Formats: sequence, C-alpha cells, structure tokens
Amino acid sequence: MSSTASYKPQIVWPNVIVMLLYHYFSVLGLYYMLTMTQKWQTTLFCIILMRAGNLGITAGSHRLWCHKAYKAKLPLRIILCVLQTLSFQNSIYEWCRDHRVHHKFTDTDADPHNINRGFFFAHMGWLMVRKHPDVMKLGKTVSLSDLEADPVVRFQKKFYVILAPVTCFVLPTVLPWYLWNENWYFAFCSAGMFRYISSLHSTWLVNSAAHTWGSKPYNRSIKASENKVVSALTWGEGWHNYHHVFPWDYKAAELGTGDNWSATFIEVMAKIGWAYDLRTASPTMIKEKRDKTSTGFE
Ligand code: ST9
Ligand code: ZN
Ligand code: ZN
Repeated sequence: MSSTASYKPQIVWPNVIVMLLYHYFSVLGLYYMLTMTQKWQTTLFCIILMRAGNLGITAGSHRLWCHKAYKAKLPLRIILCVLQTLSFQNSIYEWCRDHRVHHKFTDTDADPHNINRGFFFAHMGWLMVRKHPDVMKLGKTVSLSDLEADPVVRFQKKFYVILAPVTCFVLPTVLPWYLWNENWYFAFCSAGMFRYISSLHSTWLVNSAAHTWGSKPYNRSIKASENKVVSALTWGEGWHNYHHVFPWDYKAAELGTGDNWSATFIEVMAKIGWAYDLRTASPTMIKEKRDKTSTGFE
C-alpha cells in the first residue's frame, strides 16, 4: 500500500493550543495598540520589529539561505540570522529544508504545505499535524550541505530553543518596560504576540493565497500565482508564479513593482559590499518562458 493511501493526519494538540493562546494575546495586543492604551513608543517599536523580522525571512532565510540568490559576508549573515530568529518561524535550517522540499515537490503530498489539502492546511494547518510520510521520504533527496557548512546556521540551530523565545518574546517585552517604562503586559501582547502573529499570517499567505489566487504568466501547470496583495504584505514575496520558475532570482519578481523592499535592501547591501554575486533572470530567459506559457508549450 502506498504511504498516501495509509496516511491519516494526526493532530498535534499542544501546537493547536499554543496557536490559540498566541492569537488570544495578539488580539489583546492589537486592542492596546488601536486604543492607544500603550505608549506610542511601544507601537513604533512594534512596527520596527515587524519590518526587521520580515527582512530576516525574505532577504535572509528565503533569498539568501534557501535559494542562494546572492552571497553575503559574515556581518550581514549574522544580522539576518538575528532578524530571522526574531521571526520565530523555525530555525534557518528547518525553514530552508521545508521550503526547498516545497519547491521540489510543489502541490504534491511531499510538499509540507500542499495546497491540494485545502487553504487552511496550506496556511497554518500544516503546523498543527504530523507531516505526511512523503515529506520525510522525498525530503531526504534535497541537499542541505551548504546550510550544514555555514557556522551561522549551525550556531542558530544548536541554540534555537533558547534563542528564539528570548529574541521573539522576552526582549520585545523587557525592552519597552526598561527603556520607556511601558507596562510589561502591554509590551508582551503587542510587541511580542501581535507583531509575531501578524507577521506569521503575512508569511503564510504566500503558501495559501498565492497558491490560490492570481495569474500564471510563467507556468500554468503549478498553482503558484502572481498575487499583488500578498506581495504588498510581504515586501515583494507574492510574485509567486515567477518565483517558482526562477527561484534563484534575488528579486523574486520580474518587475520592479514598487513593493520589493527586500530586493532594495539586498541592492543596498551590495553597494556597501556585504552582499555579492546577485543572481537574476535575463529578459531573454523571462520572455522565452512567457512565450512558451502563452502558447501552451510549457
Ligand atoms: C512557520 C514557518 O510559521 C513558516 C514557513 C513559511 C514558508 C513560506 C515560504 C514562502 C516564501 C517566502 C517568504 C515570505 C516571507 C514573508 C515575510 C514577511 C511577512 N525534509 O517537523 P518534524 C524529518 S513556523 C526532510 O518534527 P513531525 C526530519 O528527519 C511557526 N526531512 O515532523 C525531522 O527530524 P529533525 C512556529 C524532514 O513530527 C523529522 O522528520 N513553529 C522534513 O511530523 C521530524 O520532523 C511551529 O509552529 C523535510 N522537509 O511534526 C512549529 N521535515 O528535524 C511547528 C521533517 O530532527 N512544527 N523531516 O531533522 C512542529 O511542531 C512540527 O514540525 C510539526 C510536524 C508538528 C508541524
Ligand atoms: Zn510556493
Ligand atoms: Zn522560495
């Protein structure tokens, strides 16, 4: 019998409960923010942390470590690793492993967040059930040697269980209390929980909404789509049909669409010499792909 036929999803209840608690506290955080119960400095701090953490995911775990779309010198790798840890989206190693498997086995049972199992599963449900056996089995075919060779990635992986909660929850709670005398509970709910959960939902939309709605100018045979709203929310990560065809492009999009702050960040880093060997698809390659798609010869 195939692993698919015998597979029964097994819910991981502790993850469900933790997710519910995160959401409860983050709603309170949003309330403290909107009603200005908390100090304006804490709200500003929330926004800065949100944007910084997102860069750790987009420019860091996604474009640098997962897809090797550019190379980065040690100071930039350390900064991106700190920001990635702030996002608490699993260690760089685990994040990249799942994402490489997603690219290699898109929309199949071996895809950790297979969209064919429904919008909710692709969005966040996949983090609350045991993985499909095909993810483990076929995932073993994906090479991770470059990640194992990077001391920054190895260090973060080794101490992740301490580093992640401290960076994502403890510091955002303690710093506002210490620096501008904020009530620690307001800081915990807004700068900790709300900032974390809203950033998770934006990221998850790439796996759910950008695999459901949008156009497919580069490859019609996959569900990944060009989604403007997701792109605006994720600093340029919603041009997902393009990204699945040219995953190694540091811009993750064909056009400079005005929302690609992650690409701008990488370009600025290249100007100061911290990023180098930026890879991008040539106009000829893109045109060839577009022409094949429009004529049906993919
Ligand atoms: C989170 C991650 O939210 C979000 C990632 C989203 C990615 C989106 C990408 C989109 C593109 C661009 C970015 C946009 C950015 C936007 C930013 C701005 C807004 N291959 O996992 P385990 C093996 S995290 C090969 O425990 P279970 C391996 O041997 C949120 N092998 O499976 C492993 O052992 P080890 C917070 C694999 O037991 C073993 O299986 N975190 C693979 O089924 C067991 O692995 C959480 O909520 C693979 N892919 O449990 C945590 N996978 O690791 C949630 C596994 O020792 N996670 N193996 O090598 C868990 O609790 C569990 O993983 C589980 C599954 C319950 C979900
Ligand atoms: Zn995708
Ligand atoms: Zn990708």
